[in-house]
Amino acid sequence: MLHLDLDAFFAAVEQRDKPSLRGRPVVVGGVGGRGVVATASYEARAFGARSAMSTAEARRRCPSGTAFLGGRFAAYRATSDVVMSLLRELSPLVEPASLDEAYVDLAADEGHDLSVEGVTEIGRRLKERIAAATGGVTGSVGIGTSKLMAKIGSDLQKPDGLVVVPPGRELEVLHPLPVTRLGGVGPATAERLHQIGVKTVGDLAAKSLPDLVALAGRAHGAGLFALARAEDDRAVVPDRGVKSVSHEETFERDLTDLDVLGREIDSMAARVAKRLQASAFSGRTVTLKLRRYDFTTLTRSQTLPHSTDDSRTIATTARRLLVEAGTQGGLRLLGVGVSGLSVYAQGDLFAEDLLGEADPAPEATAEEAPEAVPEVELPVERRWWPGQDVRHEELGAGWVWGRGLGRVTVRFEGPRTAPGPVRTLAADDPLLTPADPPDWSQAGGGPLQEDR
Ligand code: TTP
Ligand code: MG
Repeated sequence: MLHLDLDAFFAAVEQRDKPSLRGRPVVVGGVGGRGVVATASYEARAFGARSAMSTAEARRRCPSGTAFLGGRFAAYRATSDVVMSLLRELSPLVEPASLDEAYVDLAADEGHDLSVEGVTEIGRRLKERIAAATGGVTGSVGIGTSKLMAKIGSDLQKPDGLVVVPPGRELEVLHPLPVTRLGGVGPATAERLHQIGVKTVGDLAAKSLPDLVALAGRAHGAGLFALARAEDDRAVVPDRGVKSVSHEETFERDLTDLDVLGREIDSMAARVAKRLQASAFSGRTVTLKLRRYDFTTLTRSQTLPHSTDDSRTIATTARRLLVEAGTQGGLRLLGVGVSGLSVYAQGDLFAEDLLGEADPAPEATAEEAPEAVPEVELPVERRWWPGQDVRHEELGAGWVWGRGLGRVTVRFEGPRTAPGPVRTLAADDPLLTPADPPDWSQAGGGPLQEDR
């Protein structure tokens, strides 16, 4: 089993596409007042910036010169697709776990030498091919006898690591690690384990099955007991094939009361959100299904501007659809679903950057903490955000460095150029437009584009 996890993924894509940021601290996430860090480059981690920290806190920790950028999902997805297709050349059994992470069952392909030397070579070549095909994004690889050991291995030498856990050596590797490294040990379980003196996986392995069942419940306790012994026979499940997640209820009697139906929607939305989160999916289309007293069945859908896995967003949308559809005569069935799924749940994190609270302070740049100072009202599509890809008809392609007081600062460079110059333009410059992510794929290969 092989597990791959790309290093500082969003930040690595930013550094590839923005040569002036290579080797520098970069933080990707919500750049507005309530933004949260999605990831930080290893240079920024040295100052203490971390995923899920508030961006405000990351700004306090990082030195000036740190770039704070909103997310460019199209660029991350395109890079992820290239990596996943390299993995599919290794084996038909590839299970993406998120945009930057996947399991590969090497044994499912006849051609591989599965000796320790053989798989080490597979890992080494894979890492080379990924870096070449992505224009320099690196990944960490773990290889072992199970998903558990492969995942543990990929984390042991991050970044740019390669760890092969030879068969029979699993417990040697596993037991010194903190219990929190086992999937499924969240903060609550970890806290309870600490209270009974369990800090490492080795400590966990010393506990009896009944102890763990008493602590974590039957299924979870048995799961922990097995994992502590490196017992893991989970299979790689290729393409989960999930198109939508939904939940419906049939009522014992027809319901007409909007309050009662609203509460039903809330609870179904919560279940749907939980399943989305558990599978690292989010979706853009919320659907409400209803069956009336006379068995006519209809569905109503609304597509949101951003993917969501948030129960409140799903519930609010579904409640609105219910009001529009009406409850005349009574309803005997109600269903809430989310479709249009993508792998990583992220909507809210970056929504505020695109649709804006207030724009940041005058001359706020990718480097400086913005304060909320309203500026010239621009239509939504002209509200520039740090990191955004743009094109200027005369100056070429670049990305937004800063904005404020009716101006926007753009750095004109791309993945295949040297670090480029910065120019400040009017925010409503008619020659400046949002652009698609730049093409990195011929880096080092074909001729340089004139404007890149
Ligand atoms: P991770 O693999 O957890 O993190 P990473 O790739 O940035 O860093 P590393 O693996 O080297 O430790 O997540 C992959 C991407 O998913 C990450 O680049 C950004 C995104 N992400 C979020 O948006 N929010 C989060 O809380 C986390 C953990 C990740
Ligand atoms: Mg990663």
